Amino acid sequence: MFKFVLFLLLLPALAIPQTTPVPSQPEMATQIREQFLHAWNSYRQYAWGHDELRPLTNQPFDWYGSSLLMTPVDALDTMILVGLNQQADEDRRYIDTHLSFDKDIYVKNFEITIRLLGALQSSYELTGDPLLLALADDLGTRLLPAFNSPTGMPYVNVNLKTGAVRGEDTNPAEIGTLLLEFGTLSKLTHKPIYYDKAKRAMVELYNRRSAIGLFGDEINVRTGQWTGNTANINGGSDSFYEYMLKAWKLFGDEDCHRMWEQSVAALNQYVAQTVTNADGTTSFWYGEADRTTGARTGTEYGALAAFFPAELALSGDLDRARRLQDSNYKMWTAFGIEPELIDYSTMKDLSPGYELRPENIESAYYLYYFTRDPKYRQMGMTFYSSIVQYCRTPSAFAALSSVETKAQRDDMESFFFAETLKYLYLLLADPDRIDLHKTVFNTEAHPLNLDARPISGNMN
Ligand code: DMJ
Repeated sequence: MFKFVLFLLLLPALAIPQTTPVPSQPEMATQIREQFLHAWNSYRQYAWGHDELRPLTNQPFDWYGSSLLMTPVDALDTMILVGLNQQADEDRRYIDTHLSFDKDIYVKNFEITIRLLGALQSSYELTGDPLLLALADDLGTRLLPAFNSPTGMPYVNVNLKTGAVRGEDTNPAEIGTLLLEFGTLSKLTHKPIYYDKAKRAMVELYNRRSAIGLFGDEINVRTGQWTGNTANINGGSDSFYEYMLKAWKLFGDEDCHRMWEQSVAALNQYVAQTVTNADGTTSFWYGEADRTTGARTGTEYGALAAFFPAELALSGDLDRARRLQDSNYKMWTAFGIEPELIDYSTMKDLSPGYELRPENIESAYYLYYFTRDPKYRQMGMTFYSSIVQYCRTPSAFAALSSVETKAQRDDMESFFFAETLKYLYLLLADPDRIDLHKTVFNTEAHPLNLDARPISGNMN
């Protein structure tokens, strides 16, 4: 009897959804800096000079056999923004003296642009270190041959030493996610060729939209023909949309403004979908539609698509941004941590890994920035707690091979330092660290200034 009364007394408390309290901003700043150092110090100890640290075996890993300092370059502006000045100085000097792009290797133009070119420029703008800009200019020159296709849309791979190219089958993201970095390089070096090449690639892609304004998901840059007809905002398409919007914001380019407006209108008409849940409530998602007819072809959504509330918020569409972020949160909490891909009509996971991705956190940060609604910091606390609970290893943080079993995998991509920890810090510790009216983040979370001048000249 006593047990039953106790159960009844506890019922109201049990009915309240369990949420982790959000500590103060200074407390979160300390915690997130500690998490950063936990991973960085192990990278420094076991993999210094290499692209990445394997977080379970503590082995170094290089993407192309020869290091391009992916982690040190990608991580540098996060260290600066969170106030790890000693580590940032050491890292910057190492990059200045050890990073060389004079290597006979084929690299992915997209990845090297968003991670390295973007990071060298943002770190240059934050520090004024001219060697970082010289490295960016050298890298930009070596990447330019990628654009020498019959259509002007870039090949997938380019050899950094010889300029040889390969890979003609690609996707919208790899073509249309270059203008922020190449455009900033033009502003910083006064060489218009970078802007012109990347802008032409974006426009060539845009010009291949269907009569109803949709894009496919695979395309050949030699023929200019679509090889995949699925319109969506998932990986492979995602950041093309992001860069039309942000190139308008960063450069005031009205062509990009028009392209964004027309593209997002088509997405909202054909790709967006409101579904009714089992409990009668509704959820808002972006799925898949046929490029030419607009007919719905799928209901897949994933960790990469979770960037879209950030873009909607930045564009001023807070209504759709809020509704989609609620779905983002549902996707994360349904599994305790976010799977790579789900079918939102069944809420089953289609690809169960968690790659330490930032996009859900990024969107919560933008929504908090523009609305100051505390629910987005609460979401951030949920994200932070589950990453620490499931991904932290004795030496760093590991991706998960399954959000169902929470089994860890021996991978820690450089975007964990560049994006995941940075957006956690901005959301939970210092939301006003960056003025989003004067700064645009590239898709790898590297902040680029609207006026493209160094904001600090304190160099030695
Ligand atoms: C990053 O390299 C970038 O955010 C890119 O736009 C998508 N994939 C990863 C993070 O998930």
